[in-house]
Amino acid sequence: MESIRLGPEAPFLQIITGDRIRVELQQAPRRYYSHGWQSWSLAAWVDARRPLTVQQPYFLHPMQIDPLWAFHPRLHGSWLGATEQQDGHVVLLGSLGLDAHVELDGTALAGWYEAGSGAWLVAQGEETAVFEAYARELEKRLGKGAQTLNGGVWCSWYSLYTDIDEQLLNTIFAGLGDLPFEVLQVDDGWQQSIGDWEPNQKFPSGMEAMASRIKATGRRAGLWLAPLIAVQSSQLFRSHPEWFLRDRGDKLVSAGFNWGEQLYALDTTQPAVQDWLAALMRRVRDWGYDYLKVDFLYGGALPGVRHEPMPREAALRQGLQVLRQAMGVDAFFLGCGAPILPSLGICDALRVGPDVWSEWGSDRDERLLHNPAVPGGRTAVRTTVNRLWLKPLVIPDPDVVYFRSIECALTPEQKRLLQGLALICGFRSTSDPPQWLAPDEQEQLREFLTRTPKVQRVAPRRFLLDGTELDYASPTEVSQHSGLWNSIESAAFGWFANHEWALKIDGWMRRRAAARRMRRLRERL
Ligand code: 9PG
Repeated sequence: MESIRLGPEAPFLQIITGDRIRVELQQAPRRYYSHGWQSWSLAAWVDARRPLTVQQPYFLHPMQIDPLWAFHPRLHGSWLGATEQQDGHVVLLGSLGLDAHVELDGTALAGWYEAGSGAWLVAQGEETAVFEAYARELEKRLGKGAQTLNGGVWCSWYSLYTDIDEQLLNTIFAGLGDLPFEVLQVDDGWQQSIGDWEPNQKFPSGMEAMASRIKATGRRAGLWLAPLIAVQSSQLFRSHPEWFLRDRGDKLVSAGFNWGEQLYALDTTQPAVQDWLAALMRRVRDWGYDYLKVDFLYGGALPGVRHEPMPREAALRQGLQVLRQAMGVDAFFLGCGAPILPSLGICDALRVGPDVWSEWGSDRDERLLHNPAVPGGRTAVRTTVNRLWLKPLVIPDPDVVYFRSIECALTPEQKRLLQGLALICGFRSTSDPPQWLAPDEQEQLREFLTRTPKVQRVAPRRFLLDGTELDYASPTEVSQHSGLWNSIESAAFGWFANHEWALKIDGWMRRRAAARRMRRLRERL
């Protein structure tokens, strides 16, 4: 165990190697920076005096946070942690290798590697400066993304969800006219099943024809895939159950629950799995897609017994390298649902927050389930702003922004915060079909896609965009609810939410509401 005692707030920077490290602080900190494992996990500054309540439902843990450390009793995070001291200066402890964790233990930051040992950065100083120093050291060891993106991305998810079909997409793409979108990306809904990456009956002309039509407009064709997981009912799972990750008791490891089904994760250390993954990437490239949104990547790093024993994030990184090599260096690789550090140097862009939604936030999810990973404008903004320090290493994807006022409950100010954040990130994307936009909203979209504003960071969470202020101080806060009544309500609601049937009912209700909404919206296309 390496131990170091920090002096008064003079700037300090040191790299230390060890399996465990302890950084003794001068006094008790005010706030702690808790950094979640993957894209959708919370990253935020929280009150250093109390641990965060464990988010619910529990059986979604594999899909939303690092399931291995979900019930850790102290404030903690993946790879790094930081404290804000009483006078405002920040102390950061961050691993420079994978499979590492940091916690706040009284008046010390403690770090450990899950397996073996590695390097750590200890930095003290002003917040932006210490995070910049960490990013610089990470780049030396993990590298950074190579591809750039000039225009915007149109993504089908946040308007049509899985209700896409060939004809609908053709209508929308035709309506985009000369809007400067560089990429038209087909999201979830084209495939036969999660695991069976062939077009379903809603795409009778096939995926190659779809890519050709996109490319004929002078744009890049984008496609969504989740290659490291599969649903129980897929052909892939039924024909190759031996390819999937199991625990020491030979039980299949849960990769969460979505699409109304149990998810399982591929063991990416098996040669046959690697061959299958490489062939899949080559197939979608052959179809004509060179912008790939590769989702649910956490599946490659879940705890389990692997064919080739190695730390779980090392296994994921190896899997990501297989994907990258097969898709080629010229493809744009957007990682999503991805553990952050293992993706650096391989992905060009990375989703750095949970999904947005056409609403700002949900009381039920925030206050009763303590779940900061659920879709919402506010949850997406919070974690994305708190991960802007990753920008030198990878293009941060803050998720799509909204211009539409139909079927959207976001206020003009909330839309402005989302749009501003996209410009700060340098990743501009929307799902609004132009047919749903009023003339002034279409103009706002065009301006958003063509603008290259001057961005000034005047405080860690406050920016000037061409002189206009964007203040993210309030949306990035975490309310740690307390009180007896809230605990009772939360316990009762949590009890329901932790049953698979509750999620099935919730899913069924959501799908019904979505179907009704789709009927209304289709009339506008
Ligand atoms: C398609 C979607 C979109 C979206 C992705 C991802 O924590 N969760 O339960 C959870 C489920 C799905 C999800 C995000 C979080 O959405 O982020 O952009 O591509 O898949 O199914």
